[in-house]
Amino acid sequence: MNGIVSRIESKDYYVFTEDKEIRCSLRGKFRLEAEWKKDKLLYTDLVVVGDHVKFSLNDDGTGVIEELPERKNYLSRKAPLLKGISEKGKRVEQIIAANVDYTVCVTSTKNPKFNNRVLDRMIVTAESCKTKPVIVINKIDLEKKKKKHLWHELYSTWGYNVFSCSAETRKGIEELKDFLKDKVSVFIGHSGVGKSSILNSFSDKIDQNVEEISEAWDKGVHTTVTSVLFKINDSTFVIDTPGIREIEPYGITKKDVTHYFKELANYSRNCRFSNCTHTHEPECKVKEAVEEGNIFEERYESYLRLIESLDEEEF
Ligand SMILES: Nc1nc2c(ncn2[C@@H]2O[C@H](COP(=O)(O)OP(=O)(O)O)[C@@H](O)[C@H]2O)c(=O)[nH]1
Ligand SMILES: [Mg+2]
Ligand SMILES: [Zn+2]
Repeated sequence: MNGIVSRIESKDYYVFTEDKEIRCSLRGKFRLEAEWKKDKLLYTDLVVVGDHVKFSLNDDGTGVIEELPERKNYLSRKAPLLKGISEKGKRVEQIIAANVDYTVCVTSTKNPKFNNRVLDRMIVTAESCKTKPVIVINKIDLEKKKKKHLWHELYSTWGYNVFSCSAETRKGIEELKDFLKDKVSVFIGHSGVGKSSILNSFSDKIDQNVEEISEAWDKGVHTTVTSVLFKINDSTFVIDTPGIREIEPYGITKKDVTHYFKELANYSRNCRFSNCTHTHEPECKVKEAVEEGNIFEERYESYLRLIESLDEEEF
């Protein structure tokens, strides 16, 4: 039988088939292999939420996953420094979900305050994993001004899909839900921005806890990202993720970053050096554009902070 992994609880893998959810275990041989490769591979990476799996059915209605899935793509990030999964301070890759079309990067206008640098990290993470970023600015009900958020206008101008909404008043929720039709979308963003609230507003079948204390695992208590997948209809799936304190792209180098800042990339083609990092090099068209006001300064600052945080030697 075939299905999609919807959530993982310890050694239980819940799998959606067309009409039900079946609790499966993983064939023992896979587990041994995972332990043997411990320094290379996370146990949870063998099968993750969003994976398409083949399984056999037991007499009691539970199942056994028989084959490791192949993935179209997967969303991952740099794992936080944790005992057991980080060798000598080197940060490993942590998979959030597999077979993802859209990475919905959720932010809020207030509580917590909008932070464009956090958003840029999410966008780079999404695109470097070959998923399409979709920007959501939630909690617009908390804004006094009626006009669109400045950052909404800016990111739209740069060519991103942006939605402003309120899970509280439902404003903008139907538009967002329509956009996600027939896709698999994973919702990421800092704790408290309203990911679970937005998903709850999509369907009566979704009842995620809001205001969860979800950062414990980031501080080293747990080691897994427990994403949960929901079926809106047979072809539309959404994935909730626990609050993540930092979202950092995995496996990219400093020189890759320009490519993910669309409007910087346009200018960088004409920089004198093809490997220009737009920091100190002469005849840098990006820096010129910033000085002339053609690139928004805060966006350039965000770019600089991101490349500073990348360790060139790592890859
Ligand atoms: N005012 C307002 N509060 C919201 C909105 N969406 C979520 N919240 C509140 O923000 C808090 C965090 O929401 P939650 O969905 O748990 O955020 P998550 O950590 O991203 O999943 C809760 O107290 C929600 O009631 C919104 O659109 N407007
Ligand atoms: Mg939540
Ligand atoms: Zn340059």
